[in-house]
Amino acid sequence: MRSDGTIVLVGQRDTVGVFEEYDPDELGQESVIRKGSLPSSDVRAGAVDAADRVYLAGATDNPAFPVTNAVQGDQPGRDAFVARFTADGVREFLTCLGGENTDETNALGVATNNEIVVAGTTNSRNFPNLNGPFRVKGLGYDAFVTKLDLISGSGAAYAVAMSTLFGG
Ligand SMILES: [Ca+2]
Repeated sequence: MRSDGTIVLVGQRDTVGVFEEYDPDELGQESVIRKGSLPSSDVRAGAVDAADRVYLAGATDNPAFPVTNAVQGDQPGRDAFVARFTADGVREFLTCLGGENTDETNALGVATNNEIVVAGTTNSRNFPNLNGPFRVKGLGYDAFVTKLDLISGSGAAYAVAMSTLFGG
């Protein structure tokens, strides 16, 4: 629930990741204030920032995922993703995150300075892990934490500021 009392729901409709914002004083579809969607995605986490932008994170198997201002394009196999929508529900940032194997985001946080932090799992030996204290890929699946910083003056383009693996 947001500070103005509206409720933002994130989840799935079939293979489409969606978010919908409702006015809790009115029930039913007619109370949807705004909504957005991502085809071929498995949404695991969401957030809303102080400027009403909506963030989604999860995983996708779509080799033609419609990335926008991407840090990474499609990678082999399943990839983690991070998306940002404007207050009007327009997708303005969508990137894949991952490497050669299965990568999935399970958690997402947004800081007041627009930094995005995501966490998830990967078994890709070439997951983009840089500037992190625990950089070595272990066996099987490892956890990852990645911080994306908004590129100053870019509008909605981000760069990986920190990314590290945890595991053994
Ligand atoms: Ca992958």
